[in-house]
Amino acid sequence: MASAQHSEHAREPSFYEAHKGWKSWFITLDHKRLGMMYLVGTMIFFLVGGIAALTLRTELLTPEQDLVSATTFNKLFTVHGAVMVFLVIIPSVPGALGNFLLPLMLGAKDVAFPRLNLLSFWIYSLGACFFLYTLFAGGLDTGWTFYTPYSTTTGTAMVSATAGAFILGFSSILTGVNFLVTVHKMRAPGMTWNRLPLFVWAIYSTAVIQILATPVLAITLLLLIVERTLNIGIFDPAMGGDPVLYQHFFWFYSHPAVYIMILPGFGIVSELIAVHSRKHIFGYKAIALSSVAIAIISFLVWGHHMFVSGQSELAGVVFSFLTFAVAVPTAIKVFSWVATLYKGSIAFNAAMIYALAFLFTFTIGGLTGIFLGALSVDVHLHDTYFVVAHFHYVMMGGTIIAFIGGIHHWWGKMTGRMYNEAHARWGALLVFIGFNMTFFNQFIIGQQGMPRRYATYVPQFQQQHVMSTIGAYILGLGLLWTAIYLLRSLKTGAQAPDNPWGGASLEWLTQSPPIEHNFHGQPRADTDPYNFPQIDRSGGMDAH
Ligand code: HEM
Ligand SMILES: [Cu+2]
Repeated sequence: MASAQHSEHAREPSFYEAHKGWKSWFITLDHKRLGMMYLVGTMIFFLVGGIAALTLRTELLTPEQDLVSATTFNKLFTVHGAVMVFLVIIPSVPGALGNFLLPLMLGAKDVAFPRLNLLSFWIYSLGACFFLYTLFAGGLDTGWTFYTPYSTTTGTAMVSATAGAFILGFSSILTGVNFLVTVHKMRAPGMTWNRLPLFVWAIYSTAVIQILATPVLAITLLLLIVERTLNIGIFDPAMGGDPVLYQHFFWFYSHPAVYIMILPGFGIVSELIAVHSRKHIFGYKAIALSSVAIAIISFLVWGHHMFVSGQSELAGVVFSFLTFAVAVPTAIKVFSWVATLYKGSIAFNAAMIYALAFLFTFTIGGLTGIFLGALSVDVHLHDTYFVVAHFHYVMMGGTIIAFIGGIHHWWGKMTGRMYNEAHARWGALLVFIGFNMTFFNQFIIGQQGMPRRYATYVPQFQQQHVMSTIGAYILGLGLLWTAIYLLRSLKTGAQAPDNPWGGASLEWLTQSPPIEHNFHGQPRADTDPYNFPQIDRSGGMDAH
């Protein structure tokens, strides 16, 4: 029984209680504390990016330009996009849940390189300071992609923003290195590769991309800074450079990066669906290996962002075809999740509702990606709201929804408190309705020709824009509500049991919140992490 472990030992101080004072956080080597710090950091920036988004949506209530100037609008969508991508979605799941859970799931005391882990966090914070400086220096108006030649000539705070993204890249690379080595070297006895929780497989595949792709972005941004500050023509045609080269470099990183953003979300959903339907995950190997396959194929499809940039027709055809190939491992995952649900005893609690919402929204995001990957269709849809809708369905409807679901699933483990389940269900409903109202409308007007990145538009699009803005307010309200009941639970929530959902992976073996060194003694992985029927029969799991 899980509790047997603790009946032998009196309840020990948690990792929160083990040390006190701000210094114990500042220089902590504890992966769990670093995970909580990433959680707070990324959520603060989620709020910053969210405020920018709601301002944009408010401007778009009317066809005319009334709330902000066109330049301010450009700066707002740049802040929003850059903050959401570089400060929220890339670091959120690996930084917060990855740090907190990876060693626990592996049955390890910590990550392989705890000092490097601390360094990653402080590099993240330094990069964030550069972004904040950019805001106070008047902002940037290039869009989060920093495309040349405009980025070479704009008078806005280009160097600090790109330097910020450059620095953040190192945080991402070091986290990737750390997690990769941790998975190879720190697994508990009995934890074969076939017994890794799927969240670990997802974080592992993500780490591979982080290590291989991020250096390309770093070099590209460095070249951009060199071009601007030293006037050496690299990308700017006026100085003899090639702007299409910039796009190749940028998307060689940024397409794999969208899998840095979504793979960890896949990992979360695999855990939620299996645990809350109490069924052995369907197609374990297929889900695990499709993450690796996605990581590999993601390096071969970057040209689908450049169908209309003047690359050769042959390149367009080849990239279009390769893009379809990503759909195969992705569909394997969706199929396996649905097959897991089939005949499961599904608990409709908040964590599971988020997982089901993910299945719905991510599938729409993924399928519309196939439309955009089709060469001829993309010529029409490129740079319209269809694209905005597509990537929000993937990033917000996929990763962020999975992340919020994961936070609910592991909240008790992380904080030692349970939230109010009824409040959480209402929150999930608001988020789901608000999200779909905001972004589904954008598919419609996008397909009718509404271009992205404009503060004004022709009146025929107003109805959908108004619905989209109202949806965004509902979504914002849902997120605010969620933040409130979660924070309140820290004071008033019931004490979390060690294993509230009857999970079978190792993180549930330790107390909630865990002790400083995670486990009493060395846990063993004697079965695979989805062996629920056995647990249910014996009324608990064996601690050793
Ligand atoms: C809270 C809900 C959100 C709302 C209401 C929202 C709204 C918007 C709006 C209005 C734009 C500008 C579209 C345009 O005029 O071209 C935009 C762009 C963008 N959003 Fe969001 N967004 C939300 C969440 C997110 C999240 C969670 C992410 C990623 C993690 C994200 C990533 C982006 C990116 C990358 C852009 C493109 C920026 C650019 O064009 O340079 N958004 N969003
Ligand atoms: Cu792409």
